[in-house]
Amino acid sequence: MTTPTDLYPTRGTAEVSVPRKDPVVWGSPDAPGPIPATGLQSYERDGFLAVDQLISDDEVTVCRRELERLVADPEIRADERSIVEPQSKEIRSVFEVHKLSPVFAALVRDERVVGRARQILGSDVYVHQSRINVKPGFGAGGFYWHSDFETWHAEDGLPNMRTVSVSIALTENLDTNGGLMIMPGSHRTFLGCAGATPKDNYKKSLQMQDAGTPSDEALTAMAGDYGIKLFTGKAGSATWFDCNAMHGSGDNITPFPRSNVFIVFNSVENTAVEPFAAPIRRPEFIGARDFTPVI
Ligand SMILES: O=C(O)CCC(=O)C(=O)O
Ligand SMILES: [Fe+2]
Repeated sequence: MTTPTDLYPTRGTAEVSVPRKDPVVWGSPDAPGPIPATGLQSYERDGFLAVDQLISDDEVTVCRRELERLVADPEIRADERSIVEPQSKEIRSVFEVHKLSPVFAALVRDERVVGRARQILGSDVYVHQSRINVKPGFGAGGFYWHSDFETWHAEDGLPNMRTVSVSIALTENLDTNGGLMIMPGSHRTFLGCAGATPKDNYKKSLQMQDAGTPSDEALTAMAGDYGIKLFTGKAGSATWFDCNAMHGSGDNITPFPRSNVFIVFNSVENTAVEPFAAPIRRPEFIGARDFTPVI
C-alpha cells in the first residue's frame, strides 16, 4: 500500500502552522440524524458541539457504576490499558473501555452516540480510541494543550482530519474541577509541533505531554485569536469536538471527581496507515488497527 501524501507535517525542526485542508463536517448538511442543521453549522464554525443531555440520569448511574467497578478491579489496574497518576498512583485513565466493558460497548453503539459521529463524518465509523479519564479530585493531573489530530497523525497514521471525539460527563463538570477547555475556531489551523518523537513517547505522554506540545508563543497567539471556552454540564451532558481543536484541561484540586468517558470515532474512509512522524506505531489499545465499523 502506498502511503498517502503528508498533508500535515509535524515533529520537524520548527513549529509550523498550515491551514486545514479537510472539511470539518463531511456529511451532507441535510443528512438525517440526531444533530439538527443548526448544530452541524455551529460545529463547523466552532469545532465543537455541546449537548445538554446525551444520556439519561439512569444511564449515567449505570455508566458511573461501571467506571467505579473498572477502577476498583485489581486486574484492570494491572492491565497495560490503565494509566496511573505519577504522584498519587490513582488510576488516571483506562483505555479501550468499549472492549473491556459491555456497558461502554453498548454506549458506543447507541444511535444517539454513533449516529452523531456518522452525521459529522459522512460515512460509517469505527472506534479509533476510547478511554475513561477519571480525574478523581485532590490533585488529579490535567491534560496540557494539544490537538488530538497532531498525535493521531504523527504517531497513529491517520491521514486526514476526519475524526471526532465525544466526551460524556459521568460526574458533573463544574467550572472548578478540571473541565475540558477548547479554543473555538482553532480546528481550522494545523499547528505542526517542533521536535522528533522519541521511540516510547506514548508511555510518558499519557501521564504528561512532551513531544507534540505547542509552544507558549503559539498558544498565546491562538488564545488571543480564538479565546478559550470551558465546558461545564451535568452528568449525562456531552461535548463533541473536532480532532484538530486545540484543547486541554487543568488539574482537579477540588474534592469533586470529574470523570468522563471519551470515545473517538474515525471514518472508515480515513483508516490508519503507518505513522507520519514517529518511529513505531503506538499499541492498538491507544490507536486501533481493527477498522470494523460500528453497527
Ligand atoms: O480529560 C480531559 O480533560 C482531556 C482529555 C484529552 O484531551 C484526551 O484524552 O485527549
Ligand atoms: Fe485530547
